[in-house]
Amino acid sequence: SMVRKSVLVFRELPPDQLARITAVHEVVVANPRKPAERPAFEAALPHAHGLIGSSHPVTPQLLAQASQLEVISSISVGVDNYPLDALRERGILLCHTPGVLTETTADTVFALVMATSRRIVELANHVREGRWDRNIGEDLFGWDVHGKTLGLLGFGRIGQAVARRAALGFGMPVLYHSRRPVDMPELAGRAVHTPLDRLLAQADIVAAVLPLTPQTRGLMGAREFGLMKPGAIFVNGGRGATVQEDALLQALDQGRLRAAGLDVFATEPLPPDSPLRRHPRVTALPHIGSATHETRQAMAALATTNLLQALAGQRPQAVYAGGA
Ligand code: 8YV
Repeated sequence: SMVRKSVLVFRELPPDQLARITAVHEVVVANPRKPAERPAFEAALPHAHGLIGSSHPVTPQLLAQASQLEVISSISVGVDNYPLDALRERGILLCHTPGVLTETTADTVFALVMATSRRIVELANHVREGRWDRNIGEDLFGWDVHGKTLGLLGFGRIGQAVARRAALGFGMPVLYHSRRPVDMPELAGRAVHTPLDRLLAQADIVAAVLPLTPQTRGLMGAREFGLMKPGAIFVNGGRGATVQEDALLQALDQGRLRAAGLDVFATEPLPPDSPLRRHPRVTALPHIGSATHETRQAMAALATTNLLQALAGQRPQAVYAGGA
């Protein structure tokens, strides 16, 4: 049905995608993370049939104000900022953007594997600061990536894409931790479902690409970092809260971990005084996993399609949960 409904856009959309929505529905654009736009966001909530956006905690309290809500279309694959139980109770559809960001996010994770192993940021700054005045010595050497053992925490779409890069591109044996073994013919014999403790003890580089769930929250703590090989490298491209950051900092400061490459954090943006911002062996990125022009356009397009389908009473292309 093409009934004109009310849509609240809570994260900026590319103009071409916004136009697809305004052509059919009443639209309010208000990003609650911007204080100046919060009143408009609050005012629009009670009338909204559809929400589309990302990066904002949609709490049960916020949901209670949205009494007409039919669908939330998230411009993200992760959905830990949505109250899944409350949505299910209300029969509100939650859609997300899997698939379109898999390769881009896997590229980001592998970029952090390379950047930490070969000290890319540190040594680029070395040149920038004019400190390259002779052939570099052993103190500036990095460590090989090819042939090293990669331990993957999480083996969904993104984890499997990282494994393809590691095993097929860099000759790395892959161990993976996930609830169930995954059948990946293209990696036959090169990616092994491995108990967590053994993975941590054997991997030279551990890369976390886990969603944030009650089961994964705080998964990497002091015990787990303590099981890792001395001199190992830790990378996180999934969700920050799967890591106990104080335990990570301790593992770094005790010299157990050689380096950490982090694209996600328990609190985002990282607090200005967070030790993770300036730690000499931490490469910290501002959650850019899917942040390329091409992928963010694809995510916005899929999220817009999901929204329009749901409001027209059709089954959206990418439902995470809920609905009939
Ligand atoms: C989103 C992400 O941009 O898709 C996800 O789950 O982490 C990123 O692609 C992020 O969620 C927006 O806050």
